[in-house]
Amino acid sequence: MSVPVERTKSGFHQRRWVALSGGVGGAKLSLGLARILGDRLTVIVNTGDDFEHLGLHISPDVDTAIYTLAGLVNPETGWGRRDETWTFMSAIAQLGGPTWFKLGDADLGMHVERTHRLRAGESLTAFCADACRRFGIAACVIPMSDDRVRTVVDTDRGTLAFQEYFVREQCQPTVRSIRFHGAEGARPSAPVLAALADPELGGIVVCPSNPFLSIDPLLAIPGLRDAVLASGVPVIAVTPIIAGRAVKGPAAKIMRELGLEPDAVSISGHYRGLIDGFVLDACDTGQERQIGVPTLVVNTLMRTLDDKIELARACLGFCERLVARPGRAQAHARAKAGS
Ligand code: GDP
Ligand code: FO1
Repeated sequence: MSVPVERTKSGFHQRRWVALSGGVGGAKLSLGLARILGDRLTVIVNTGDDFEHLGLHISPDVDTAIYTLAGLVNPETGWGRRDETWTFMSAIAQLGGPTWFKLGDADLGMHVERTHRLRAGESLTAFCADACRRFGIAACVIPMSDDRVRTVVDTDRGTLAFQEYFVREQCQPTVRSIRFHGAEGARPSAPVLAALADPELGGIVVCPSNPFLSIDPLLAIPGLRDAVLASGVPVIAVTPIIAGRAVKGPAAKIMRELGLEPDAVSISGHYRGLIDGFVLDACDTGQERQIGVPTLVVNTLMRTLDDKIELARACLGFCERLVARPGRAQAHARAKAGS
């Protein structure tokens, strides 16, 4: 079931737009953006969560984006497919295999076909483009890189591969630091660079994804970060923290563990030098005074499709009212050097 694009045209439709996204939280806003923009949207997705499991290449955030935009996602979990069956998992359990990472029967098709095509030499980017076409997705969903980047989490229980930390250990260990193996040497793919250098680009929206686990891996790829900074269009970020809490997942817990106050001010500070505007939730009215860039205060909690479209429209309008700060690349370098 593909999701139809909004019919009414506005100024947004004259330009192209990029969203930077992780999994569940990012996909919610991406869906709103896709409903407004259709094929004028490119979603660049984190692949630091990717891993090899049961001989398969699993790419969770990319799949979450694709299933969400295709209208196929499991609405309860936000990942995996709706109306899923679990015969494969039962068979694995019966044989004493690992069951901590749940692969549904229909979802399995994605992993098997992707693994097979990657082994035959196809790129992850090409596979995603083909999957999007087959699922009837007008927007472009592209992985941040075709090179291998793996998020690892240093915790009080040792260094864990990302999915060991997130799914197997349920984010319980205390986080000391987060690293992105391979990011320094990874290159953004040609479609990523083309989307960010598009002369028709209107703006870049950093989705309300987990900044530490989902957005930092993208920005850790030097060529990608530089392309965002050099884009010359407004960059905005949407808060994943509302009233001191994450809507879902470990963002607030990780912030406390890293010595940060879990609030919108800290999130905006994390993106200092990168963003030209910040979207915070109406629950956090008052905090805008402590945020060093122009702010938009709106409802950011996306329960329904209408919420997603409304927030997306607000983000695009906000971006259109902003100008990219000149010298952003230099300011960002200075902020990082000083932090
Ligand atoms: P993951 O990779 O599946 O963990 O997903 P993301 O990193 O893309 O998103 C996780 C973040 O999304 C969490 O920190 C949530 O607080 C945030 N989030 C989820 N739903 C919403 C929402 O409706 N509104 C806002 N503002 N943030 C959300
Ligand atoms: N998340 C879970 O909490 N438990 C699972 O068993 C699980 C399986 C799974 C299978 C395929 C897939 O694409 C995603 C899956 N996720 C699961 C989601 C997941 O890995 C995380 O939410 C992300 O990596 C964080 O973005």
